[in-house]
Amino acid sequence: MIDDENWAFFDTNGYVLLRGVLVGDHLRRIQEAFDEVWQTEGPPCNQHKLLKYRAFIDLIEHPPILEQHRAVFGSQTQLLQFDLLRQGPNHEGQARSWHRDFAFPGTYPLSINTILYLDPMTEERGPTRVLPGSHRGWRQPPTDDNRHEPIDEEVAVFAEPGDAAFINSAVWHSGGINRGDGLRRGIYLYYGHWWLKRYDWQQNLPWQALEGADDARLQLLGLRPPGDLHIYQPDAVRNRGLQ
Ligand SMILES: O=C(O)CCC(=O)C(=O)O
Repeated sequence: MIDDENWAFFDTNGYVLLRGVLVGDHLRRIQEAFDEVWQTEGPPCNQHKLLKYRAFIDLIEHPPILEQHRAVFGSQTQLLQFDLLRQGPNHEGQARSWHRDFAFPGTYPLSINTILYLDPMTEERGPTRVLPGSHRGWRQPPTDDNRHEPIDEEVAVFAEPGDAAFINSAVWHSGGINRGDGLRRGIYLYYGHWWLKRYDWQQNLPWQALEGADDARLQLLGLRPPGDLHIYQPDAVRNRGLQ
């Protein structure tokens, strides 16, 4: 779980790495499920494919992931996007591609991505890189000229399989390129306020995710309003920015 020290780090830097979010058999099952679904469904592999499979339906409510988002968004938490990314060995491409997932900087996060790593993120494997503090409105955001260049302030997130980075969507960050001889696999669980539109909101979600779903899961999937859309008392533990 994220403790106070980690939350302070997240507030200051716009990201935090949490160790051991998946461990042991659970981690192995998810690694296997990743490979099976990738093989069966092919890329792009987003919520419209993943939410057909029990292992991935359960993952969106895995407490060490969901509880962090509930702490920020409360009962308003919605899953906005869910996808798999995979690079094979010796991948070609740019080593940096700086971007924000959501272009509204500020002190209070509107959405937060979770990158759950399934492979060791060494320098060779192309770790995620962030510009700490840039979620508040960074003094000099990357331009089209340096969008693919290293930046002095950048920090690499070196993760082990089963670790997860929680990234404020307003922080400038970049994926990396796998120059190693193993796989680079990540699962991306992106959550935010219920009143944001989720990606591909026009398309129905797979019926398997709705079967037997309780109110909490329907809310999480954006299918049941948790209350009034505009006038509500935020119930997140960490809603200081809204006080
Ligand atoms: O794969 C990564 O390291 C980062 C991916 C990314 O930039 C994103 O999910 O927005």
